[in-house]
Amino acid sequence: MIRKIRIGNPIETYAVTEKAECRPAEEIPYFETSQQGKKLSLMLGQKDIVYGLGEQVRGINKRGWVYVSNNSDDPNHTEGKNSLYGAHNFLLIDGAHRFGIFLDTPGKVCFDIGYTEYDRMEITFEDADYDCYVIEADEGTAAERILTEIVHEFRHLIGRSYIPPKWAFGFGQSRWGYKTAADIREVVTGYRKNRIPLDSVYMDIDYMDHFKDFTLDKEAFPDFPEFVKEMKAQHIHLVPIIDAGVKIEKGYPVYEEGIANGYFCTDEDGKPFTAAVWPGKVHFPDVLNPEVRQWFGNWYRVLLNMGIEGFWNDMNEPAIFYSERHLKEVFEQLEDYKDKNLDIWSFFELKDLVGRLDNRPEDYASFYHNYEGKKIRHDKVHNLYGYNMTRAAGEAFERLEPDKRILMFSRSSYIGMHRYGGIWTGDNQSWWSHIALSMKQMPALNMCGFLYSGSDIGGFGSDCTPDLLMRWLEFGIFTPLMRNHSALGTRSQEAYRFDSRKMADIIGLRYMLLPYIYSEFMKAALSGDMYFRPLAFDYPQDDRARHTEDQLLVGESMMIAPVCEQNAIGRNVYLPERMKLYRFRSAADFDTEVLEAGDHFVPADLNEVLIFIRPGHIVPLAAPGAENTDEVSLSAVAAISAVSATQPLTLSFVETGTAEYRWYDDDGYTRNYEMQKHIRIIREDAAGTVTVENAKA
Ligand code: MIG
Repeated sequence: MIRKIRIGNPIETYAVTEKAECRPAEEIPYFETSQQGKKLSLMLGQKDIVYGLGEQVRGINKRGWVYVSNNSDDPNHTEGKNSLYGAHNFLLIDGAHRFGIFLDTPGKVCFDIGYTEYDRMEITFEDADYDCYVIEADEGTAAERILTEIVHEFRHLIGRSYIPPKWAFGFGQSRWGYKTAADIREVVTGYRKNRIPLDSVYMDIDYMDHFKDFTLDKEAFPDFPEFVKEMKAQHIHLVPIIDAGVKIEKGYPVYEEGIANGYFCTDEDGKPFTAAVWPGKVHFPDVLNPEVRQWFGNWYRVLLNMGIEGFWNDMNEPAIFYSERHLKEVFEQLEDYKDKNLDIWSFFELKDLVGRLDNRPEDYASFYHNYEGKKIRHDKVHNLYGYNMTRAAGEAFERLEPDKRILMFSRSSYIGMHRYGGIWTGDNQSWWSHIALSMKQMPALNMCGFLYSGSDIGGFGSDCTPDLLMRWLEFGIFTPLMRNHSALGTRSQEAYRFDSRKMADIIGLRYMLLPYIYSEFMKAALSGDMYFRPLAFDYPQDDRARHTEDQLLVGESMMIAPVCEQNAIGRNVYLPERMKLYRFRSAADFDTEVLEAGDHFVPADLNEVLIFIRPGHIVPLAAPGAENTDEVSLSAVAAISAVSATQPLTLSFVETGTAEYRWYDDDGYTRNYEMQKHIRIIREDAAGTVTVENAKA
């Protein structure tokens, strides 16, 4: 059941698609409201858990910190931060009452979840103009279904999650610093020579001509369409980046068209607002305006026409290095310091003056959108910018490529964007704590509709080590978006640079798991379920499970417990029920063990992946050896018809009777998955006999 309460006069965000189902309510249930709705507060019980907020710092349980929805380009994802790149205002409260709450507003929202007072949650809005949706499971819903049911209803409210092409479930290699076709060839050769599976190589800003969107550096890529073909022949998809800022340059058509049509955000005087990002001075397309969205989206065609099938949208908070106006002010103020005898305070002032040029709130409050006929100041709709840039692309792909799925994920986002693309979690670091952070972000993102997501594997900033990459991959093989990415100037971290045989085995496991990963992803997308779930969702009566933050359920059949600590020889794992552990080194080298419910220290060498199968469950596997997703589809079918005695066809835990798995598959390319879908029922009995049957339509 969903109740909608409107406070004030909110700005439309289009986060919600199912308006009809909402019943208006007089006031917000459970919360105490004050200051005309500016403040909502709720007392929390000792063991209550607050889930949600999507891409944020800290735990799965958000209690004990203050989070602010204010999309920020901040490359230091430490515990002390309050905002990352997304605004995902959905909370799920698991207490005396179990309910979800979605606060639909593009402005700043502050979630004090036990920061000021541990037992109190306080939500404060910058402007008391928002739609509040309170979501509850129907009465009579079984306890172990309640949280899932609430998420279901919420996801129904906000519309179906984005579905990428199947090749985007393969492994991708990225790095800021691949400049030329030769650089990319070298990476592909590195992978292919070492027989490490790979499906895509990402192109960062260096492929462009002077960081101009939809252009190519002609010297670095003399015949780009030919190069795209060459890569495709090796089953590699190239995925270029697109930035939000459009370079100011006479004769550059994106700039010229934007100016001619008034498509850029403006300053107070109505002149295009000028900021600086990678290309130097830029204007920002006013993607909140549908006409601008259509125009900007159509520009993706330039690359689509060259054979490109996927993109990532960056810098769309939008990030600002400096604004033209503020920089001028700073230079003027610097004059004052010239002849001064700088005491310590004026020294700090001076440092701040030049050190704090980027992403300033004052700059965000100094430009305007033309939104539904009204002039709206940017800071009031700040959290909608990345969403609408990605929406521009998504809407364009539907027009330009109606039959084909196009890969799209974005850095900045708002709920609603989940219909047009996934996200990656931005500039993390090569830190052990960031494997854990990424694990905690995934279920929170899934709740909010962002299913196709992942973090930079190996870490973006700082130097990666071989063991960090290995352990990170051991979690990354489960994330729908599985991409190794790193920053310019950091240590190279392509998998083949380290122990390539072991890397190939771990990444190879991802490809063996693909039938399951894709099946569970698609089921989650089509039904509004979560692909990654905290244990609490399935074991709500088990307090230990409810408070487990370092293990996750992946789809219906498995639990994972990745090692996130350096030099660990294994880890403690809590089993809410009896499960079967597969300890994987490679397809030909693994062992299994049945573990009872309770606590275990589970040894795990550096190259060992732990997969726990729940009782009565099956995970279909592809045959080992695939080096790209095209090969997986073939081998999966082959594996079904030729059960090999030495290789497992499934991971399973069947002690009595017969277990059943509904294996969803489709062609992975067309948008019309309904027409293409192929459902097979896999059955396995205690003796290990496996049968596969096509499900009736
Ligand atoms: O200011 O394009 O998060 O993935 O490599 C940095 C360069 C801009 C930030 C992205 C990162 C990307 C980088 N970009």
